[in-house]
Amino acid sequence: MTAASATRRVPTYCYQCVAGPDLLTVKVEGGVATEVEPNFCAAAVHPGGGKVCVKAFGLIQKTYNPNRVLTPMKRTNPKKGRSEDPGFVPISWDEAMTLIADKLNGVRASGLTDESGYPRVAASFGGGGTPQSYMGTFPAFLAAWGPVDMGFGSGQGVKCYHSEHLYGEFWHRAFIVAPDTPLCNYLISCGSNVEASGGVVGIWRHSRARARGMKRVQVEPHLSVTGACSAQWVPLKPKTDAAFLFGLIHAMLFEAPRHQLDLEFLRQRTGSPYLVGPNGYFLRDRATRQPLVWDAARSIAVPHDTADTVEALEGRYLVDAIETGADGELLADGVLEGATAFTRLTEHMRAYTPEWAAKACDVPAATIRQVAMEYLAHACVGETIEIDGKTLPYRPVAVSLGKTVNNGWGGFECCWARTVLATLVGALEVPGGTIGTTVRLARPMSQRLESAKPGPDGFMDFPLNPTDREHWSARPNIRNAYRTMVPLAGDGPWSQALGPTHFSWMFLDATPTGLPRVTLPEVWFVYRTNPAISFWDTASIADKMARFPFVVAFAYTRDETNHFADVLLPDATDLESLQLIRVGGTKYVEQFWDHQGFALRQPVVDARGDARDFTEVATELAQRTGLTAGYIKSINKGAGGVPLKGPHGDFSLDTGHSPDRETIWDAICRAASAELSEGSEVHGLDWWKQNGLATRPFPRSEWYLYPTMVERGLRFELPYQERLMRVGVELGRRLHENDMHWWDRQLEEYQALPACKDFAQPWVAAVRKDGGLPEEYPFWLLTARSMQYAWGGNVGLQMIREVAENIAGHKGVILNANTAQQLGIEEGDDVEIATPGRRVRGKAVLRQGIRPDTLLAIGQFGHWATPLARDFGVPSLNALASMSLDLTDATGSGADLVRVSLHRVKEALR
Ligand SMILES: Nc1nc2c(c(=O)[nH]1)N[C@H]1C(S)=C(S)[C@@H](COP(=O)(O)OP(=O)(O)OC[C@H]3O[C@@H](n4cnc5c(=O)[nH]c(N)nc54)[C@H](O)[C@@H]3O)O[C@H]1N2
Ligand SMILES: Nc1nc2c(c(=O)[nH]1)N[C@H]1C(S)=C(S)[C@@H](COP(=O)(O)OP(=O)(O)OC[C@H]3O[C@@H](n4cnc5c(=O)[nH]c(N)nc54)[C@H](O)[C@@H]3O)O[C@H]1N2
Ligand code: SF4
Ligand SMILES: [Mo]
Repeated sequence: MTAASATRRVPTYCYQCVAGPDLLTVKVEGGVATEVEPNFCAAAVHPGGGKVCVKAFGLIQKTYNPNRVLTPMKRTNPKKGRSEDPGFVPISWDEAMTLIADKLNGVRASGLTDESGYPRVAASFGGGGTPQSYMGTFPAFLAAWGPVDMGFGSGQGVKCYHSEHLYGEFWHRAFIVAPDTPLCNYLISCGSNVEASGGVVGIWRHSRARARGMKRVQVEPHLSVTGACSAQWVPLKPKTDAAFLFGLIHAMLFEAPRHQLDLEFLRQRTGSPYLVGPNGYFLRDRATRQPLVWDAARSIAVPHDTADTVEALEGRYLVDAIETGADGELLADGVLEGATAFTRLTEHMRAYTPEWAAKACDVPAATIRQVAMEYLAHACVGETIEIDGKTLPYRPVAVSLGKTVNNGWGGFECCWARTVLATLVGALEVPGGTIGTTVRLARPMSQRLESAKPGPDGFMDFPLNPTDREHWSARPNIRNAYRTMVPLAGDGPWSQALGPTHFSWMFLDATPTGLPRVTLPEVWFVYRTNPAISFWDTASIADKMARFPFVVAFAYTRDETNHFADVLLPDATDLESLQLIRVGGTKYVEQFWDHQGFALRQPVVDARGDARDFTEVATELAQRTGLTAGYIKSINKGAGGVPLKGPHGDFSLDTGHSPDRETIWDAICRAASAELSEGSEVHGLDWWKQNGLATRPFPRSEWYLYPTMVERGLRFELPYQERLMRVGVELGRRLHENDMHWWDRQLEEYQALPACKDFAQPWVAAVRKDGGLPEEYPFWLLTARSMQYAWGGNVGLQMIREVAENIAGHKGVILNANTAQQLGIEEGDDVEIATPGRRVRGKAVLRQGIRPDTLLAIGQFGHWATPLARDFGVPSLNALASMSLDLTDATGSGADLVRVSLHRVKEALR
């Protein structure tokens, strides 16, 4: 064979970060992967032009990383601890599978749940659901197994876009919220660091938008790469975004003529005209129990869904009605005064003047007014645009929020304010405005528009966990108690990972009153996540992991979490394994496609060493635990990503025996082709290996929820949160009936109209609680994305490191140059950053583009086991951040910020 004939180009996908999936081809020469190239065949269908970002270029080095785990290993040192050498020794796959199957079969014999009612088997997967695009049919094995606790968290979920996930999906089916970048002309971005976090698609879309003239205002304490290429940087104080956004709302309500708002949208498409009674609940029609609005044409109150009503947006009216509260209580009955929800909103926002906001967030009132007025000026209220032959409202203004803003205390208020800002000008779920990407809690999960089903009071339905006396339960199904504590988390396949996932760790030592004692899982599977680095209070997480009796880690290299494993299984990584996934439509971050379909990830090269494909591992585990029939049944039902039996054919696998990897994916490929082509084409695995991708058009009008809302006669549940207020009261009663008072602070978050508070205060209080004086810890330590790194997933690659080192901040902690001068710190000096309980060291990186009271530690480093990364010497916020109820909001999330001290260290670092 000549060298030329041995050269192939193999199409595949990258999903190393949540901004994907993106498409690439890999050049293979003589059986060796040598280059990552764009997938030119996908250029017309992929919103990133068939290209990948820098991280995907690291995949070659990832495959050939000399530090990979390439054989199964078992631990020989029974003692677990950070300073204990695990004593891993190579074993055969057969021995590894025997070890695991024996454990699993033992668990099965003693019962799938333990004395607390928690699953004995737990599994943790990382990075925002991306592992699902790499783990083949393992979900089918887990489904066949039965109850598994998937709520031992890592950094994802509670540290991620958590409040946005829950409230975004509740209000507009937006698990992730995004600007409609291709049409948006004015974007207020509060800490959304899209130039680092948006992936190849986000960056491409934003660069085009900016070239077209979109003005982006970047509001954040540190000048990120996104701030650096925005039209304006607004350096606000950390965790005060709610004040800034409330100031904007005030300016729009009180300092602009009403006609600049979209009054028609507010009247017809939101709950703004609903009448709110004296107790704060909607006034309702006695017969139908529907909320009432005031019909300005007839001067009478009518149920909200009455035809030909001209809803009064503002005012107070006397109406004959009832008012019902929590648990169905009748609070008032008779002639009652009702104010419209919009009038309630204006009264509520009156106090939040730009001057008030300026004091809270340290942004001049004039800047707040400027941004508010520019937003209104760009909103194009009254204009329309044709999309797919439909006439839709055109409102090219949006607000995006980053992960520290939309999370933890203040996250609810920021998400609410952002969504209210969109409704004020009718820019919610319409072209140019603030739109949602995907659904993860409502059903059906793969169809966002379909999931907008009619619910109570003219709003959308939402799968809230019940809070009524009959259905609420103090007996959680898993350790993080999401069903008991967080109504908004729902109870679908994603809910476990979206519960307060730090509870599973925190409550291991002391479970609060009312919950069954939190126990150790007997078997813990861990894959593509590194909680010992990515979560808060990483030192205690590691200590707790050390107590887990049996840990099975799917391993790429050694890392800080698999350091505590009992068995390491060498994983066939990105370019070595096989899987078909759905692509297109609307997905995370900025993945908005005009196409939808499937893409194949395929073995570009042979798996190195003894590394094995996940699907093969799953099939064998099912076999060794006697679960093959259930496992195949789950695959047939769609656990591999596509149901095998559908209206266009039956490709079901025989449940009687274990198929090989190719047979499974061949069936899935056929079912996918049939689904995509409505039965006209059925392609097997070989075709997909050649082509890599198949799509059909996805109508752009489906990016927007607005037409569905109109079609179904639904309103957006804004601004007034009557339902959530009721849920909060009910939850409080249930908890108190069970003597659970430790969630009282979180219960205060359930408000119909949120009050803006000092949301940074809990982090200051944490200093005092840890025995420090707040004035001795005057700095805010924050974190930010690095474009080059996917969390800590690719920190072991020297090529990625080389690229990253060209970008400021990757070598240490960023601080303001003037602050540094006052403290006698120079560029490159060793500094110590401390809380009362913990300290880390690193190099000082001096910049002007950061507030004097703020420090920034990029990424999530601090590795001590991962080869290469363990020599970086770059500090991590996670080593200092604490995990506590005080820092947990009502959705169960927290935020990545810590109050710290900063000193130069005299003696050099080792
Ligand atoms: N300081 C700080 N901490 C943060 C954040 C932050 O911004 N700053 N962000 C938080 C957020 S939003 C998130 S979503 C989380 C993410 O946090 P995690 O989901 O825990 O992600 P990683 O730390 O990247 O862990 C991934 C692990 O998988 C391993 N790995 C990579 N590729 C493969 C592979 O092919 N096979 C196998 N078997 N393993 C592989 C890597 O070595 C690594 O140990 O982090 C959170 N933590
Ligand atoms: N390259 C890359 N892309 C990624 C990921 C990755 O690891 N690597 N991870 C993906 C995941 S899981 C997530 S969750 C997203 C996260 O995406 P983003 O939220 O866009 O990313 P970060 O850079 O972590 O966001 C932090 C930004 O918020 C600012 N900030 C911190 N505190 C505050 C505050 O109180 N107020 C304001 N206004 N700003 C503040 C910081 O200065 C920083 O610029 O990125 C996704 N994309
Ligand atoms: S943005 Fe980069 S790392 Fe993330 S999925 Fe796309 S190509 Fe992969
Ligand atoms: Mo995340």
